[in-house]
Amino acid sequence: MIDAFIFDLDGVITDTAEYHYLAWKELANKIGIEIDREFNETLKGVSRMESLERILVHGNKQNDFTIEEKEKMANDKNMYYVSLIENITPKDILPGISKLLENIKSNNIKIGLASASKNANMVLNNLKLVNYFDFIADASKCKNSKPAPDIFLMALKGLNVEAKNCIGIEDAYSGIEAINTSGMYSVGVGDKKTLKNANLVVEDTTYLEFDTLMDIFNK
Ligand code: G16
Ligand code: MG
Repeated sequence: MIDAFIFDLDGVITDTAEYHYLAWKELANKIGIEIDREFNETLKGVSRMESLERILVHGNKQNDFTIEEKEKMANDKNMYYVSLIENITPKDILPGISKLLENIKSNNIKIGLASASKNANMVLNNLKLVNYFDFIADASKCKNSKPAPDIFLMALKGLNVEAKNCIGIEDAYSGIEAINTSGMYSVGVGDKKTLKNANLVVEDTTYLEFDTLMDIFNK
């Protein structure tokens, strides 16, 4: 029996992971740091300030800025990111996701969101998906970033469900770690080699079929 599906947002429901990357790349370039897509994998699911710290370490500039300067940089990145996501519409929902949400709902199973993003509500609003969610965990109240399980535990609590009866869906290694530690069944979307810690990996969101997931989970 399954009580709930808990979703990551960026990279699972919509491809905002790409916009985070573009916004960080722009910011990093300004301070003379190069980042590529491979490095970007290590930023997925990681909070804004911690992502900035990782970029500075990557460019060996971790001691070059004051806290105020870092806050300004994180803010600039966010302004650029928000300008990129302002125009997203339901067309930007990744393939298969609307149907999956519809099927979960019609089977009276709960749906939660466990995103590290403080912009999650805005993104869901623009995608017109807010009404599907029984609980949206508040990233601003979450102390420890993924791979810590905190945001998933918050979602489990908010939904009032037991971890062992739930499926968590993620696109990041750190997110799968968080799901595993929370005690849920983990489904990774993306590269099998990157997401080797997941209980199940599918190549992309088109493979997130309700019946298939239920069969595998119930085995
Ligand atoms: C997302 C992204 C991360 C981003 C984080 C914080 O997490 O994957 O790259 O740094 O949110 O986002 P914001 O700056 O909007 O608060 P998730 O958990 O949805 O993948
Ligand atoms: Mg993600």
